[in-house]
Amino acid sequence: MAELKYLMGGDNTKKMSLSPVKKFFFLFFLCGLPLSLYNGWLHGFLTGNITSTFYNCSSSRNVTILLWYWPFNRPLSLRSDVCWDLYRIPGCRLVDERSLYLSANVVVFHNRELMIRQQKLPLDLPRPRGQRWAWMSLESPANNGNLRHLPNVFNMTITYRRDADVFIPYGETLPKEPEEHLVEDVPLNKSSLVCWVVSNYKHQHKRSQVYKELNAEVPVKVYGRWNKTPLSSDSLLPTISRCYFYLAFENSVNRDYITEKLWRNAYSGGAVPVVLGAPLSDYKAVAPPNSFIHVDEFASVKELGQYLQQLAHDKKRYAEYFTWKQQWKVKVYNDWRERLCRICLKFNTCAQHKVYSNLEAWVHATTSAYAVDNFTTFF
Ligand SMILES: *[C@@H]1O[C@H](CO)[C@@H](O)[C@H](O)[C@H]1NC(C)=O
Ligand SMILES: *[C@@H]1O[C@H](CO)[C@@H](O)[C@H](O)[C@H]1NC(C)=O
Ligand SMILES: *[C@@H]1O[C@H](CO)[C@@H](O)[C@H](O)[C@H]1NC(C)=O
Ligand SMILES: *[C@@H]1O[C@H](CO)[C@@H](O)[C@H](O)[C@H]1NC(C)=O
Ligand SMILES: CC(=O)N[C@H]1CO[C@H](CO)[C@@H](O)[C@@H]1O
Repeated sequence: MAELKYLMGGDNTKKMSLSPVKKFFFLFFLCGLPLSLYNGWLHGFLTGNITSTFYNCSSSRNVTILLWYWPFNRPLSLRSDVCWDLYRIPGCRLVDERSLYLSANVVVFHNRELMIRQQKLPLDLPRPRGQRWAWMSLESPANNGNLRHLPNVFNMTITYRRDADVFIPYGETLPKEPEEHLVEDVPLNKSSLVCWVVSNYKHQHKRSQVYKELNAEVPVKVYGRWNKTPLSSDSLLPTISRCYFYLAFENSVNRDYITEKLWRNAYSGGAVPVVLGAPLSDYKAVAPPNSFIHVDEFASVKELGQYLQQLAHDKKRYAEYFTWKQQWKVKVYNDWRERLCRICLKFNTCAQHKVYSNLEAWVHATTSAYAVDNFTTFF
């Protein structure tokens, strides 16, 4: 009961240092809560006469998603009904004009531009009742900067974590349609046992340690800027396809942080991915069985190396790592518009009031229990 703890001054309250003004509103809010639920007068007092649709649970209404600025300053066309035209998501109006703020159900802020102070939150604007502010990021916790200055701002999270309000994975597998059930050849024209493509090599990364140990056991062919053999985007997949195994090693070891290294490089390249990063259970939850080899499945890196060597010599067993492709196809997400349109699939006009009272803790949470207790849900 996170809300009870919050209302009764549990752990979470102590962490919040409220200014006297905020305290006033907080108490005011508490006292006014039952009444405001009933007729919305508090809201009217706080934000002026903005019509509320919060308690109208109709699903036929269009949902308006306002992107406050484009991730990485790269705008894309939002002409006509983009969510329907490109992704067949109905009733989803995706806009980027700030003048539409008052009509937005969700306002989305991409973390990076906030982090580098290129953009600011419009904290001075009153929020229409029911409007939700969403925090969006595809980075691992270490690359999200300091989020401590963002308590009690966001109502939604949009990220690669499965427990986010809107889950935006780097990729996923989808069942094939019956007409797609073509048996694919197992790629067998291989010239290297294990390949690794690395540009950002850091001694302290766990993956660097595993690479060194593995390379002591079996030859690992290294490409990328680190090794002064950069691969053009056109030659990446053909290069990977000539390897039995591809090290899909993430730079951050965090739950659910599974990037295009698995979804695109390994699965489209046609090498069996050896993965390191999120726990084995996270991979099992999202990737097809027998489609990858997790470093943690072995008592030692030496044993992993021996296993890879045996597997490469056993055509039948190696081929079994590709049977999933008979039933599954891979979808890689790389268009921000698709991620944003997917908010509408999760948006419920009568959903609960929700505030991330400690976004920093949520982002760094290592277990779900930790995460759930560290934000507050009212009602
Ligand atoms: C609820 O939604 C319907 C459309 O589905 C609309 O006609 C009606 O005016 C809405 N009611 C309120 C109070 O906003
Ligand atoms: C919903 O949006 C579509 C596309 O923008 C528009 O054609 C339609 O009239 C809208 N419907 C409502 C009820 O606003
Ligand atoms: C196998 O790979 C080599 C390069 O390693 C390439 O030259 C050759 O054409 C490939 N053969 C087939 C059948 O794809
Ligand atoms: C969103 O968060 C803000 C700031 O904490 C809060 O005032 C507002 O009521 C929340 N809205 C919803 C719909 O949860
Ligand atoms: C229940 C729980 O995990 N609470 C955590 C909330 O976050 C703080 C750090 O900000 C932790 O110390 C608590 O353990």
